[in-house]
Amino acid sequence: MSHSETQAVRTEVVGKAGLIILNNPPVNALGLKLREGIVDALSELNGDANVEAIVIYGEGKAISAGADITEFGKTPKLPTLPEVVNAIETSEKPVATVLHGVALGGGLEVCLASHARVALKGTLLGLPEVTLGLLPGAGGTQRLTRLVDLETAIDLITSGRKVDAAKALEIGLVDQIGQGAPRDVALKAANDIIEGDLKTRVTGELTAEIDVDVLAAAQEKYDRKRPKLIAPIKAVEAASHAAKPIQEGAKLERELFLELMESPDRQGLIHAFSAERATRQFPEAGAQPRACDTAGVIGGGTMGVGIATAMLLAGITVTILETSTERADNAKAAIEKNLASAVKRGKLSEKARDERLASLSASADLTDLSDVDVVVEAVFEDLAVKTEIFQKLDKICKPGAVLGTNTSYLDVNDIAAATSRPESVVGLHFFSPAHIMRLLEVVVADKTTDDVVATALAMAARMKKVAVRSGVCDGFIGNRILAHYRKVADYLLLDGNSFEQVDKALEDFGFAMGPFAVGDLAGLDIGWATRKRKAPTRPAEERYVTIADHICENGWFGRKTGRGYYLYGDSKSREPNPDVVEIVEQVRASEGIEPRAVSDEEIVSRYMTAMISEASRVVEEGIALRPIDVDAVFLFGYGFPRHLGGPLNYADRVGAAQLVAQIETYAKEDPHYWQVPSLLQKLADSNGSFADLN
Ligand code: TC6
Repeated sequence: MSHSETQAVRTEVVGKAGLIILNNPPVNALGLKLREGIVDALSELNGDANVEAIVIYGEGKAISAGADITEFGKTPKLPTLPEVVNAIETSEKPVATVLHGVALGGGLEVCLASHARVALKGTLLGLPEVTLGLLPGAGGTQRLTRLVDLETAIDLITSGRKVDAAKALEIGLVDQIGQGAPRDVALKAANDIIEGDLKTRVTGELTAEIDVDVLAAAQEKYDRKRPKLIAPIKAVEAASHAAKPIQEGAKLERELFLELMESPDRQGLIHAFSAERATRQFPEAGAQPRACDTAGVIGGGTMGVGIATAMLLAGITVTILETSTERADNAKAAIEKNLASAVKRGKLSEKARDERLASLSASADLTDLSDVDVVVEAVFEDLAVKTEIFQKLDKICKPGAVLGTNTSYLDVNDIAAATSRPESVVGLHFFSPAHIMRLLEVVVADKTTDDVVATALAMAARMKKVAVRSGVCDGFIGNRILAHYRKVADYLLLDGNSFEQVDKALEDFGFAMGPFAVGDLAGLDIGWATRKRKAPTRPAEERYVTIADHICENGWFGRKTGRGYYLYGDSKSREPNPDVVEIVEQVRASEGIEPRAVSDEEIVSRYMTAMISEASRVVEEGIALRPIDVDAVFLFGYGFPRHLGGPLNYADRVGAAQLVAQIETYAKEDPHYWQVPSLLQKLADSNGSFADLN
């Protein structure tokens, strides 16, 4: 046995088998060391007269999750990934790859260039580059189209969808399913190649059947999509070159890849990928979490039912609590329905559903929560009701139980003060539907201890949620910022734009739905109740738009009543509600406003500038730990367009100086609303960016 070692790649010769072992934790990302190591290892093993077959496998949890994302945007260092895959494909001795864990992006491209592929059961394979605003730039579009049928290849390349090993075998993406540890499978694969039991071939020498109709259909699909993302469109273009000789096609693919590397979409999408992970860095993250295996959820409304569903799906035993047995049973039935729909969508097996249901109970007796690890209170937003519940919980719950409140704006310190154990109280602000939306704001009150915060984090991780730490303020991170910028939409409407134009401009910009359509969907009564609550503290200088109140006075609360800003018939389409158009005109007339519509560009600019302003204050006050936490809140809780990276990532594209100039211009009309936040001013003065503060 010969042995040579580099940090990330080792070679080993066992009999006639030459092994290339990747060891770059946590996911064998193909950074410089791995790329150099693979090329060196291939040359070493090709030069070793004892070796008859070479097999690449990975240590740790995966063969490879692809190119090293942290290297993107920096000057590329040689060898590039296309050079690595080329070295594999042109190796004199046959090369096989053993796939385990995940084989994604560049990781899969390494496998595609190998002469045979053996996947362990359960391995997930995919080319998710488009989800990062890129395309497979190391021959992926050229080789996948040679191995599997064009329609399947285009689907995988343009959607970023993953397939498991069984499916990969069925479509021809891998040659065999292996069993055992990657190393054992690698040794067997080498032996099988030598014995002729595992066929090898050079993927680049196969021909791709290019059907122009399939390509045109894919192009058209992504042309029509909103927001229009360029990556899938360019990926189809790259695949269209697959009928050319591999070197030529790969060169054209690389040019398109490099073009995408420079695109703002790529920057925003990769920021979104990082945001999901960066938020895990809490100051309290190192503390030992308390147990969170059993939970009580108080309140069987939409929110409580969603939270209970999310917990059950995470394997937590749940008791759902309501004020009567009948209501408790109804809540239980609603949870069962959610699980049934998870089964229908293929997210849960029937067996798993039955297991989860066995861990669910419903009760109308608060003392049934005496032994649970965690309680989440999700009753309606009324401080008196919530404090009464927490007083009772304080008496009933076991010592050490974490007491969470799902309040969306009340002061968590006030709720904690109702108990004799404020250190165990934390805000757990879920977003509806709580079993689907990924965001969880973890609201840390003055006395919340580190282990309680760490428990919330651990629970979020179990539920696969993106937990973002927030300080206490009205609305926490998300709703506080929303309450501020949402007013801009009303000002634009009052001053002369139609609500359809405002919605359309923001939808064209990238939001799935404009603010008025969102209001109709969420229920206009919700905003109405908030405005009434805040009326006593509203500053006299604040412009107040009464249009929404007049709509609500008619009992028109949006979709649930069939009409709001829009009329909702049987179809999904929305028609402007002529009665609302009339209300708008009446309010403008009564306030003596001469309507003045602004351009779509200015609609977006005002809306985004207002969002960024309040987000900047939230960071400055320490409510959010970092700008990237604000971005995560909006990406995972408010449907912020992923390719724009989040409000403060987008702010850096616009530039602080430009934003300050915009605020100063708008402030001429309304100096109370448009004020330059001091952090933004500081960034403008120092030519700095929010990214510097992450
Ligand atoms: C590409 O390949 C382009 C090719 C063309 C080239 C010419 N790079 O998600 P987790 C880190 S584009 C660097 O928490 P999981 C991640 O940041 C790439 N780092 O774990 C985290 O670090 P932290 C195409 C990476 O088990 C840690 O690993 N590939 C990369 O829930 C653990 O990750 C993709 O798009 C990477 N490529 O999920 C795959 N991947 O601990 C992206 C992960 O410091 N990755 N890290 O926070 C994933 O989808 C998932 O990470 C996963 C593991 C499924 C691999």
